[in-house]
This record gives sequence, C-alpha cells and structure tokens, in this order.
Amino acid sequence: MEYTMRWYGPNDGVTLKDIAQAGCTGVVTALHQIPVGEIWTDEAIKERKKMIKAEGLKWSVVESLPVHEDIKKRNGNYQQWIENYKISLQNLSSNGIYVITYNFMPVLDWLRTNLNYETRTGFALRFEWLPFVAFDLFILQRPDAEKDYSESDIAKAKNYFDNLSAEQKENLAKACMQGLPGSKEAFSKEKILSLLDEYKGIDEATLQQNLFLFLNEISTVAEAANMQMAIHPDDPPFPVLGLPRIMSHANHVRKMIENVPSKIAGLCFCTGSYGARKENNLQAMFQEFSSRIYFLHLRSTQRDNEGNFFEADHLAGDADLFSIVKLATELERSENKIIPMRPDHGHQLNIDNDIDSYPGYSFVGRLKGLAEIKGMETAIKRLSNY
Ligand code: CS2
Ligand code: MN
Repeated sequence: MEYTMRWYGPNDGVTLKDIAQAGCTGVVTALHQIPVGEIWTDEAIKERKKMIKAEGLKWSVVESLPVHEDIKKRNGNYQQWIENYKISLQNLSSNGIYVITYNFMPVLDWLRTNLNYETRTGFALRFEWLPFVAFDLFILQRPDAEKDYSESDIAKAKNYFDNLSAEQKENLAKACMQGLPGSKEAFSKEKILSLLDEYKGIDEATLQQNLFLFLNEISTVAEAANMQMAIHPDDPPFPVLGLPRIMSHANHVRKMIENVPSKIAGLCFCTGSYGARKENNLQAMFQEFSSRIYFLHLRSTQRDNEGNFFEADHLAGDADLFSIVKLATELERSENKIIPMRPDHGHQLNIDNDIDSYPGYSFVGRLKGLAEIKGMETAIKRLSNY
C-alpha cells in the first residue's frame, strides 16, 4: 500500500513534516479554501503541490473534490457545477493527480453524537442512537421527525434528554452540527433545517439516479484524464434526519457499477464507515469489488446491538483490519498495483491536545494506527515471501 495521511492544508496543526516523519510517502489533501462547485485552477493546484513536494511527499489523493448540493438534487446551477467539476478533474490530471475521493451524502458529511468518548487508549468519536434521536427531536426539532422513530425510542430519547445537563445538551448539539471536514465553521440549527427542507421529495431512488447521471456525465472527461473516482460510503451507513442514503452497503455499490459503465466509478473502501453496519461483510465486499477499490480508509468501529458504535483502536473493534490488509496485499501482488491508504481517524491521546487538529485527525493517534497497519503489511509480505 502507499502510506498517506490526510493533511487539511496550511492551517492544519499537523504539518507536512510531521506526515513525512510518520513514514508516509504521500499526502491526501484538498483545496478547502475554494468554495464548493468552483473550479480548482491549475495555479491553485500547482501551489499546493509545490508545498507537498518541498517536504519530499507526493499528493496521492484528493479528498474531497466535493460535489455541489445542486448536483445531488439536480436543480439550480447543477449543469454549471458539473462543467466546473470536469475542468477541475482535467487540471488535477495534468498535474499528475488521478485519485479523487468524494461523497454523495446530502447536507452533512460524517455524523457523530460524541466527539470525546473516553476509551482506555484515548478519546474516540462515537455515534449513539438515543442521543441522536434526542438531537433530532428536541434540539433540531425537525418537522415530522417523530414519524421516523418508534414510540419506545421516542420515550427513551425524551427520558435521556431530560436527564442531560445544559452543558451535555450543548455538547450533543455541537457534535451533531459540526461543520464539514476542513471547515471550522459549525452549522446552525436553522441552516440544517433549511438544507434538509430542500431534500423533500428526493428519495433513495432519485438520489441514486442523480449520482449515476453525474458519473455518466463526467465519465468521458474523467476517462480521458485517467481519473479514478473513489466514492466514500455514507457515514453512518443508514438514513439519518430523514435523508436518503445511496452508498451504505454492497447492493448500493453493485447498483452503481451496473448503472455506470465506465471504470472511473470506484470506491474509497472505508472499513470504518461500511463496518458500522452489521450486514456489511467487509472481507466479502473487498473481494467482490476489489477491481474498483481505488483508495483505502483503514479504521475499525465497534458496534453494539442498539445501533451505537465508536471508533475503536485500529486493531480492535469489528473490522478485522488484519484480514483486510492481507486481502489488499494479495490484490496488489496479483494485479501488480499499489493502492493508496490512510489511517482514517485516530484516537485523541493526551499528547495530541497540544496540537490544533480536526476531530478524528490527531497526529499521534493516527500515527499509531498507521504504524500498526504498516507492521502488519510488512509481516504479511515477509511471511508470504513477497
Ligand atoms: C472522512 C470523510 O473524515 C472522514 O471520515 O472519511 O469525511 C470523507 O473525507 C468524505 O466523506 C469524503 O468526501
Ligand atoms: Mn473514511
């Protein structure tokens, strides 16, 4: 695998030097300063590339080249945004960057109810069902939200919420409404409600169709530019806030492959996100979709039966990263290719508190995951005489 870490750009408290010292050869980054939908110019890409090169690193993957909400809804200026997207792809390709991660989650990116869940090995990100229901019903007060939950969940969520202190309520609201990756600007309740309102009438089939149309529309340009479009799974991989989900399980992936003839349509295989859904057999999915896996996000979530999960240590939790690393190693050998990976999230260790990083993107916590994964790969290769 090609070892990388995500870098949020010059404002990230974790520096490129840190990433190089961690043993990475590549960096995953995005031009977060460019508003969603606008063109990534050749100049802006070159400027970022130069910074990365100066530390002896390669810009391996773009994460994310975000898809404008209009494209997901197929309204407003979506045609213009698609044209812009194509130009950005061409500009990236002419700078030697070919793997693009994006997602098709409406309104929000990943969602957690607790950004500071204490585990023995540091603070983790956690999603809990009842707090989430309580957020939806009593903080966000989404119209008609109660229709999405059972009476018993509503009663339990009410009881849970009534017993929270003012500070706990505030932390719950903050966790759920934190901004998009790379932005320190949180959402407001009003903003989320108005964005949600725009998805009225867009169900799973429509959103899915809009994804296929988008991919088919960019495919000629993307193919000519040698692009690999690695879609990130929904996180969490089930419907939230009444929004449709289109990349949560194996059937969703199959549908995409069936409906988009071009090989540009591939996956960011995020074991943490897919793994948060019990029916997803990560090993079977890896094998079935191996030829479309363009990027690996390696982390492990630990689930319980109530729909809660937290991000466990990389080698603990439900994902069994050893078997995934083994499959990746075998795939690389049989297909003679190298897949970029990054340790997706890490625990916040005490020592990480001195660095201003984004939730989930601590330095030492991620370094620990990276080192464990690298160790496994080395051992697997040595034992198989690769
Ligand atoms: C990432 C996602 O931080 C994370 O969990 O895996 O935010 C990912 O970058 C986006 O969904 C990809 O568009
Ligand atoms: Mn991920």
